[in-house]
Amino acid sequence: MNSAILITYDAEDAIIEAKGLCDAAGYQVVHTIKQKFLKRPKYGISGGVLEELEELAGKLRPDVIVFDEILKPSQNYNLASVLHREILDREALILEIFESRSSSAESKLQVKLAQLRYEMSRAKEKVRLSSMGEQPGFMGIGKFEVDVYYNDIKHRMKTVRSKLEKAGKQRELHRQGRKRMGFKIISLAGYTSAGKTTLFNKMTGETRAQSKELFTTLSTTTRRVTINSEPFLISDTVGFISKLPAYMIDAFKSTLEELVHADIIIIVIDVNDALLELKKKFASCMRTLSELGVEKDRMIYALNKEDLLEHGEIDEKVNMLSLTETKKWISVSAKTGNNIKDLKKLIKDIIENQNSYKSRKEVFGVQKNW
Ligand SMILES: Nc1nc2c(ncn2[C@@H]2O[C@H](COP(=O)(O)OP(=O)(O)O)[C@@H](O)[C@H]2O)c(=O)[nH]1
Ligand SMILES: [Mg+2]
Repeated sequence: MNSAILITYDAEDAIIEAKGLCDAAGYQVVHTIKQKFLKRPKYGISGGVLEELEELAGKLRPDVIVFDEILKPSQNYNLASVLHREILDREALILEIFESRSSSAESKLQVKLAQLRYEMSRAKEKVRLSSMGEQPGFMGIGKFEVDVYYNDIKHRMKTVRSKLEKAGKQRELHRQGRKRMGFKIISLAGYTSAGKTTLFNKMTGETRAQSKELFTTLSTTTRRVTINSEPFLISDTVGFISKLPAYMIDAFKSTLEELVHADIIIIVIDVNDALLELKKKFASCMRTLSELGVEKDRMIYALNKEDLLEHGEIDEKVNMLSLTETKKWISVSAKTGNNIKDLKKLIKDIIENQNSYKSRKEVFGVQKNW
């Protein structure tokens, strides 16, 4: 696993999420620098912090430095010149996660398109700087080369777009292939750090991979699990990310394709989140799933990290999310394993319900034809 020094905001939510993103991209965070401001003109950070960082980088020799904000190319260049390390800003990091997790042809193209958009927005700054004569030969390239570079990106975007139009048609075939394997599919969805991977490991009896240790879900995001002696496939998906830039939304959604053909989707909710945060994340999650065409009758809700709260608090939050009536929620602790059995029972009940609903529909269909 590669290592990273993380520079992020000095706020608990930001730190947890940034670490979760590093983890999902396959970087082990060896040191975290917390800052109130990350938008200073030259380096993002102050000169003093840069000195501290330079020393740390020399000592810890991380593979990359993750900067949990958006960096301009000039800032990225300035940082890399001092630190002699690859600098990944927040968007580059997210794109790495999507790239490693995109499996279908369509998803790979969507991610490619987002990467080109990222490059494009940076090429624009380079063009602007060199045409203003402000930084001629900026980062070793002159205006002519920048123009060539810019046009090349434009051309590549066009190619990817036209490939995407064709790939959309293949998706249907892919989906049918999955169904034919005969397994019921369970998918885990939810925000980064909600505990999806921990729950995935708990349910499949895997104890090795957890966020603080080596990250293994990158290669093994789907495993077999037996519930009530019936085999299922369960898969861990890319987590929702707060403040996801608009141009990445299609790429993100395309990595969630598994959810479209899953029989059961477990929405993993961090019940320890503050009320407002909880509500906001839940709404955004439900909106995206509905846009993907995931119906509510396939969803169940796992309120995770119940070990951190009192029962009264959990009930209050369940109420606030209007889940009480659904009878499809359960509070669990992926960490202690509490209520995992009941979660499996809930899955079994829903599947049985789906089966009987399907057979009713079939009978009805036969009658109609007859
Ligand atoms: N207290 C507590 N912590 C948990 C629980 N489940 C996960 N965590 C912690 O939450 C963090 C994020 O978990 P992870 O499974 O990587 O989240 P993911 O991003 O959704 O895959 C890790 O530090 C876990 O140890 C739980 O039930 N209780
Ligand atoms: Mg995870």
